[in-house]
Amino acid sequence: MNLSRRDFLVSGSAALAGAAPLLAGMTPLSAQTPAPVQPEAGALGYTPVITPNGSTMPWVMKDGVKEFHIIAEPVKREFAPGMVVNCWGYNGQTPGPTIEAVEGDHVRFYVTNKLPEATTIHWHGVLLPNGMDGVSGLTQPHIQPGETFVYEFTLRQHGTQMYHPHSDEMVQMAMGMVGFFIIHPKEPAGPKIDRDFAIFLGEWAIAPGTSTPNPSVMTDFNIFTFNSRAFPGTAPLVVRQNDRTRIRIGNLSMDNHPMHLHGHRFFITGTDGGPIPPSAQIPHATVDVPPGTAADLEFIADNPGDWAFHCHKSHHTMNAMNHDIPNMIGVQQDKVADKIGQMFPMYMAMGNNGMGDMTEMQMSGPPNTLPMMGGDGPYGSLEMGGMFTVLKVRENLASYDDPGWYKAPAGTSARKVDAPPQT
Ligand SMILES: [Cu+2]
Repeated sequence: MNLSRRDFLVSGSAALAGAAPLLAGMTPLSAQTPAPVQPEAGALGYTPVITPNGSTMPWVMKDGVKEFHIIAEPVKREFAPGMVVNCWGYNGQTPGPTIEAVEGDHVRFYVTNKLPEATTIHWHGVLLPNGMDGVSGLTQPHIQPGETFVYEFTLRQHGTQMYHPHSDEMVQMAMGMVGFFIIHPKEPAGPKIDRDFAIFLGEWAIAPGTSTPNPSVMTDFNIFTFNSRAFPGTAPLVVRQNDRTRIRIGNLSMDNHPMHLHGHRFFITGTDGGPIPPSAQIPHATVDVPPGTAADLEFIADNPGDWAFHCHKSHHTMNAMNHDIPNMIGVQQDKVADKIGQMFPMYMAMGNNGMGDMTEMQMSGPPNTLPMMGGDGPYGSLEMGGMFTVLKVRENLASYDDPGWYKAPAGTSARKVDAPPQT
């Protein structure tokens, strides 16, 4: 039996008997997921960026230079409870910790390579001297395993930039080697931002029942992530009503992702090329973020509730699944499933009425494989996974801890009625 990586629905643990016991001896990393770092804004002169399910890179000041230490290394990442992935990243994380600095800062990065192959770091969108650009073979020699290189430059811009390898790019980025490089303005223009989030989009090819991404896959991905977490593993974005909120999106995946926010409209205030003048900002409910770009979404969170924020490609709000299954919508298939089931134990086809009912079934997939649609909400299953999280806007918040699910005021929710009125 040829187990393609999307054979989730036709595969069971029996069919995967040859696969290694992937979770044996593996430490779940939820306990190791770093807590968000939130230094005092007053001391920094800017609102610190929150990297949901991630962290901010620490630095030390040395003779007026902001100094960072970066280790490129293999990391284990829990994408959601039940799935741990062998990734590569920085400082034990994927995405790497968010670098924050201020326009005018002189920065220095010591980069140590603990990968099994050579690497470099390219500072995407950063205006710097050519020799600091991190393109192996073009602007510097490769950083061989065990070696440390130093990069040093002065920041002369502000905006949402990124960092990633420019050495065996296909493999290293597909394994999770990406990170934000956020440069705050020296003289902030415009109203103060209250909540500033940074979310890296990611897509992965991880065959059901396995735990290592396949970097050679070019188009056919099966796991989609925010900051290398898949819903229901993604942290909610918690804001107070009327907080001026920014969501910075970074995309170094192979696809574009149309990012959609419910209940609000937002403006794109910047790209990886820097800020957009107010006169050129256009309102959106969805913005497409192409590969190799960043986008800053900004809005006033004036509408209380639990609002979906997700990629609008519906296959990207699902976890590992089989896209090669026959379309059975509208087909009576009571007998068919029995027949095929005799040939393929644990066979399931798309339901007669769609796939929504599949979330109700306790589908037992191969080990280390997330359910296709896995998140539960206050009214049942959300029938989504992948690139999905919830913006939680609340009127009264003592803290930005998760306030739980929204309770809509009486009479303001869709409700069941006995019958439509006669017309
Ligand atoms: Cu997408």
